[in-house]
Amino acid sequence: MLDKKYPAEPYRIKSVEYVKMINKAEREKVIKEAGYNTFLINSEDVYIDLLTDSGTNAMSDRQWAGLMLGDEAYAGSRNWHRLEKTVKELFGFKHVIPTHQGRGAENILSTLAIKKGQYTPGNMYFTTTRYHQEANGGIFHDIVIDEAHDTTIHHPFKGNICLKKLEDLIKKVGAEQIAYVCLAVTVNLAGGQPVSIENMKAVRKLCDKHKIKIFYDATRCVENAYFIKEREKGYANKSIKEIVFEMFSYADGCTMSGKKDCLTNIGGFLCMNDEEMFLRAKELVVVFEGMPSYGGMTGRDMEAMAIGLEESVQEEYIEHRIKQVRYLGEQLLAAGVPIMEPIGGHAVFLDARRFCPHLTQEQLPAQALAARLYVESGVRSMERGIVSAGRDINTGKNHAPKLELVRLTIPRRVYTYAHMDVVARAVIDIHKNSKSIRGLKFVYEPKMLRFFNARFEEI
Ligand code: PM9
Repeated sequence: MLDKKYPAEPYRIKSVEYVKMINKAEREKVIKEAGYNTFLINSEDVYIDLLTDSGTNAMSDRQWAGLMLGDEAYAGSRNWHRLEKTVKELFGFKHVIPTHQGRGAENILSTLAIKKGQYTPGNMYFTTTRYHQEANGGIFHDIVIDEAHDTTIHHPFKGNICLKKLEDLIKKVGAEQIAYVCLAVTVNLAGGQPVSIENMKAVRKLCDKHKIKIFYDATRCVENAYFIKEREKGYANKSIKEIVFEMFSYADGCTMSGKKDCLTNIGGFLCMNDEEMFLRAKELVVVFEGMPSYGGMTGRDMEAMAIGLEESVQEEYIEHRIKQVRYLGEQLLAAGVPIMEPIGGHAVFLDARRFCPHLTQEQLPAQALAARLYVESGVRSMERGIVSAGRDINTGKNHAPKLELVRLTIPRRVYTYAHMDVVARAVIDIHKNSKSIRGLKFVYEPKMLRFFNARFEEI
C-alpha cells in the first residue's frame, strides 16, 4: 500500500488512452531501426513513455471544455486577451509576446538582446537555449554552483547561480559584454534542481550593481516554487501562487515553454518589462511566429493554456506532481541504483557513469542505457549526456559534460503510481546486469541539436 507521504492523485480519470506492449524481439528490431535513438522510436511501439514531460501533459476537463471557446480570429482573439491577463497576473511582467513554443521565445530574445561576442551566463546550459544564443553570436558561460555537476552531493537548491563565478566573469569581460543572465527555474539538465529565492535576490543585487538584465527560463517555475515552499525558510505558509509571483519580481523578463508547467500540449511566450524591447519583439514575432495576438498558437490552445496556468499553481496538483517523481526515485535509491540526488521536479535521472562503469563517456553510456531500457521493458527515456551536449561551436570538439544521465521524465497527470512501480522494477533489473550493456558509436551525426536525429550502432 502507498505510504502516506505520497498523496493519491488529486483527480479522477474521465477518459483513458490504451497503451500496448510489443514483445522483446519486436523491440530489439525497433531499436535497431531507430538507430539506438529513443527519439526515433514510434510512439505506438512504446509501453510507458518517459521521453519527455514536454507537450505530453494530460489536460483537464476544464481545459477540454475551453477548447470549444476558441476564437480563431486572425487578430485580437479573445483567448489571447485571457491568456495575456493570466500571465501578467501570475508573473507580474508588463508585456507578453505569444510564441509557438519555448524555442520561439528563445529565438526572439536571443535576436533582440545579444550582440555578437557577448556572453550569456546561465545556471547550466539547455540545448535549444544555448543553440539560439550561439546562433546569435552569444557565448554561453556556465555559472551554476559546482554541486550541480555532481550527482552524489545533496544541496537543497542545486540549481543556484554561483555568485563568484558571475562576478569573475564580469571582472574578466566587463559588464557591457554580458548580454543578460539566463536563470532557469528549475535546471533541467542538472536533474530538475531548483533555485532559492535567496539566490534570486542575490543575483538581482549583483546584476543591478552592474546594470545587467536577467531573463528567467520559466519553463518549470511552478515546480521550482514547490521546492521553495518545502525547503526555504519563511516560505512554508506562502501559497505557490505568491511564491511564483515573488520569484519573477527579481527578473526583467522570461521565456516560457508552455508545454511543461502550463499543462498544455503546445505553446509558449516571452515576457519583459522594457517598453522598447517589447515593440521590437512585436516586430519579430510577426516574422517568425504570427500576429502578436497568437504567436503560432490557435485560439483554443491559448484558452487551454490560460486554464492550465491557473490549475498549475493549485497546491494539491503540484504536491502530487513532485511526490510522484520522488516515489519513483526513492524506489531506485532503495535498490542501490545510482541517480541524481536530490530527486528533482520533473524527472528521475539515472547516472549512467556509475550505472555503466565499464564504459567510457566516448562509448556513450547514457545513450546505450536508454536503448537497453527500451529493449528490456518498453519504457522510453532520453539521453542527457555527451550526445545532447553536442560539439563546441569553435573547436568542433565534443562538449564532455560531467553529467552523463538518462532522464526518466514524468508527464503531468498521465501515469499512476503503478506505472512508476513498473518502471522501477525494469531499471532495477537492468542495473543488476548492467555489465552486459554495450557502448555505442555515431553512424550519423547532425550538425545542429544532434541528439534529436542522430543514429548509432553498437560497438
Ligand atoms: N525541453 C525537454 O524534453 C523538449 C525539447 S528538448 C528535448 O526537456 C527548457 C528548460 C526546456 C525546453 C524544452 C525548452 C524549449 C526551453 N527550456 O521545447 O521549444 O526544458 O517548447 O522549449 C524539452 P520547447
